[in-house]
Formats: sequence, C-alpha cells, structure tokens
Amino acid sequence: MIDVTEHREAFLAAAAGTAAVAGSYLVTGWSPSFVVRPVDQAIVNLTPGPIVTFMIETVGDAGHLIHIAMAFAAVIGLFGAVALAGLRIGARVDRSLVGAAAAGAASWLLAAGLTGISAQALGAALPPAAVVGIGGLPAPSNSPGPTSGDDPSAPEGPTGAVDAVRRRTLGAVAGTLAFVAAAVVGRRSLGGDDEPLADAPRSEGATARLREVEASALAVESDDLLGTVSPIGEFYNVDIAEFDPAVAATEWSLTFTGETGTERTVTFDELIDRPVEHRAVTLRCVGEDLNGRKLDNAVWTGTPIRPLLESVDPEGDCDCAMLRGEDGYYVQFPVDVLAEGFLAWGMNGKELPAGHGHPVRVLIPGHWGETNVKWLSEIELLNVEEDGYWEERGWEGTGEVKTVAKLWDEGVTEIDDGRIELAGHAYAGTRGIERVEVSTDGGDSWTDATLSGQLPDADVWRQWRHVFDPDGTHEVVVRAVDGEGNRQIREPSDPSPTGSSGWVRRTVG
Ligand SMILES: Nc1nc2c(c(=O)[nH]1)N[C@H]1C(S)=C(S)[C@@H](COP(=O)(O)O)O[C@H]1N2
Ligand SMILES: [Mo]
Repeated sequence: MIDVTEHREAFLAAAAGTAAVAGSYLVTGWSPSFVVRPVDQAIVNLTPGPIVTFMIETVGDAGHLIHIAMAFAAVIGLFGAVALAGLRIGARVDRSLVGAAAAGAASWLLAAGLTGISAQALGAALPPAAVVGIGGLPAPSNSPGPTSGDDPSAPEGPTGAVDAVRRRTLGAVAGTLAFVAAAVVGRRSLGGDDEPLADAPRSEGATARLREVEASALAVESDDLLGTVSPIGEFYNVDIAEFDPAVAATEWSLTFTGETGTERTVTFDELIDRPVEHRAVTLRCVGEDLNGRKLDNAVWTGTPIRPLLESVDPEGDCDCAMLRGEDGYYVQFPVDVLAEGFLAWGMNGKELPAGHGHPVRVLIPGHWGETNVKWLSEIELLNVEEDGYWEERGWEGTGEVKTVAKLWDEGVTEIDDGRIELAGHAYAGTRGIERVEVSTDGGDSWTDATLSGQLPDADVWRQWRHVFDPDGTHEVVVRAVDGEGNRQIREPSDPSPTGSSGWVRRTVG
C-alpha cells in the first residue's frame, strides 16, 4: 500500500497535471488548442522513419494509441512539475493560495507556450490551481497535536493532522478523477469533435455553390451487398498527426510557388466558383495489408486542377511538384499526374469533413492514397525531385495502385437455401477491373464472379459476387484481372515499400 501522506506532493502533482489536461479538453475538445496536440505532433515528427514503418506493419492503428499515450504522459508530467513548484512555493510561504496562484499562472504560460496565447489556455490553468490550492492547505491547527509550522506530510506527525492531510490529498485526487469524468461527458454534450468548423459567414455566391454539393448527394445509387459508396463515418482515415488541422474555409488559400511563370494564390470562394464536377474516386492506402480495410470509395465534389496549373506556367526541370498540407504533410510526384487531379471540397453530399481534409483536398486518379493531400495549402513546382513524407520513411507509394480483390468478413453469407454467397470489392485504379476470378478449391479451378455495374468514373472499385453450394469446408481464393488484362500479382509481399501483393485466401464453411 502506498503511503499517501508520505507521497502527498507526488499525488497532488499528478492530480494537478491530469486536471490541467482534462480542463484543456473540456474547453477545446480535440482541437489544435488542446494542450496534448503539439506534444503529440512533436513525438510524431521526431520518431525515426524505420520505427514508424515498423509500427505500421506490426501494431497498425494501435501505433496511434502508443504515441498519443506518450503525449498524454508527457503533458501530465509537464503540468505536474509546474504544480509541484506551486505546492512548494505555497508551503514555503505557508499560504496555499499563493501556491495556487503561482501554479495557475505558470500553467497558463505553459499552455499558451504550447498552443498559443488565448483565453482557452485558462482551461489548462484553473483546474491545477484548484488542486494546488485545496490539496496544499496546511494541516488544520485545531486538530489535536500539531501547531502550525509542523510539516503536515511528516508521516510520524500526530495522527489527527496526518489523517486530515491524508483525507485532503485523497479528496483532491478523487475530485480530479470526478473532474476528468465530468470534462469528458461535458465536452461530449457540448457537441462532438466532428462538428463542422464554425466558419465566418460566407458570401451568397459561396453559399449557393456549396448547396451544389448537397445536390450531388448520391448521383450514384448504392447498389446492394456491401455498398458502392462508403459512408463518411466509415471511410478509412490515415493521418500523420492525431489531430486534424482546423482550417476555416474563409481563411484557406492555395498558393502555387517555386518554378512558375506566375505565382498564384486561390481563395476558397474563387475555387468553388470554378467549374464544378462530382467524381466517384476510390482511395487505397499503400500501407494496408492485402485484405485490409483501407480501401474506400466516395463521391467527391470539386474542380479539375489542370486549368489552374496551366495558368501558373510550370517551368521546373523535373516536371514535378511538391504538395503540402496544413498538418506538415508533403508528397512529390510528376506534374502530368497532378494535372489529372481534382481539388475536392465536398464528399458524399457534405462539405469535406475535417478528417478528410477540410476545406480542400487533392484527389489523384489511380495512385496510392498518400498522393491525395488533405488540408492542401501549397503546390510547389520543383527543379529537382525531392522525397515526400512517406518516401523519407522508406515507402514508394506515389505510383499507381496495385490490382486487388478483397474478401472481408461481411462478404461471406449463408443464404436461405444453404448456399454461400461470397462478395467483395476489387480495385485497379484507372486501369479498371475487367474480371474477378473465384476458386472454392484452393486454386485448382476458377470461375468468373458476377461484377456490379461500373460507375461512370474511371478510378473506382467494383463489387464482385459469387454464389456456390458448399460441401464441407472450402479454401476460397480470389484474384482480379485489370482492364489491361493483367492478373493480380500472385507472389505475396508485405505492404512496405510498394504495397502488398498476393491473392486473398479464406477458409469458408
Ligand atoms: N495532409 C495530409 N494528407 C494526407 C495524409 C496525411 O497524413 N496528411 N495521409 C495520406 C494517406 S497515407 C492516405 S492513405 C490518404 C487517406 O485519406 P483519408 O484519410 O481521407 O482516407 O490521405 C493522404 N493524405
Ligand atoms: Mo496511405
């Protein structure tokens, strides 16, 4: 059993640090003003590439939990250290209020240093001040025994005072835990973290334009089975940072820099005033396993990049460009590939959500997910090729996607008559899917699956379906053939560095 009285300062400091984080969360939610965010960002940026790749391949999405846990621990430690200093100052002058004020002021400075000077930083300052003020009160002098001046934390002090100190310390810790729970519940009821950004009022033209996004709402019929369009909340997410940048559309602009004939900056209003298109585009992450879930399709609203690009006269020697996002992400690829792309501000009939790059992201047909820069802010025309964020970390994910046919858990259903229905998605970028072949005997014999209709756009997945009569257990294997007649690569490989290959196999029955 840990002696609370003896470790009183440590308990109070940990409680104060935790209270600071909870208070900040209550005020800011998971926004850029939350004190954990910059520390998490620093951890992500400082982690060496091979470790990042190793984590992605071994623990996958749990890697996020690890760096976020480290960030929480570090921030609790920082605010805890500040609170400890406050406690000691309070004890020295024998006035816990002085200690509380010192801890509060220093916590505010720390929060402002991490996230910028704002009233929101008070969220991280008041709760630890309260913990220091209450937890640091000296032992009551009317309790039997001690006279003021005695060290209240001295374990062998008179029992009454020791009990009072113990109760107060435990009270401060319990109060902090209650505050953490209240902050989480309170924040949720203030509205989820996925709320659209409170942008400044828009011009009438812009409002009308944005209504066109809604009008798109599913020009595409979601046909049967697994669904053709992934709902926004289910569309996969890959981010280098735990927190989405909060970029208001009214503040956003895209600048073409570097080797251009004319530099150019485009605002959000200018962008959405350009010719509007709705395109179905499928994305797949190069880092996913062969039968992984980082493959999704949406209907996006936006405008083609080519005319904008031509208007700035790209002149660089490498005919290549570096694209940058507000979160510090960057990716480089050829200008002629970029010219095929699309700048999207709408997704499935809604304004582009924060997690998918609000207000504007890039969509590059047929290439791996990493080329589709979210929160786009700059397109720099280069003279010499440079590595992008993932290339620096050992990936080669800017090229065309590999061909794949998936068979997820929900793709296996027993239908009423005892037969088994197999269904999945197949994707080959702009090459398209010509056919999906299914084997129910481990690859000895193959049958063509039935394909869903092809969406009108080039860069979309297709659904396949195959029904068979089971006889015991079956080793099911699926493989796709792309529109150029190439069969999916048989030889299995890891995702790193160029994307996984092989054929999906699964025992059924
Ligand atoms: N700014 C920015 N853009 C980004 C990323 C990112 O971390 N930051 N991740 C990339 C990767 S690796 C993929 S697979 C896709 C995922 O897009 P989604 O999160 O909308 O599914 O976005 C790409 N664009
Ligand atoms: Mo990715």
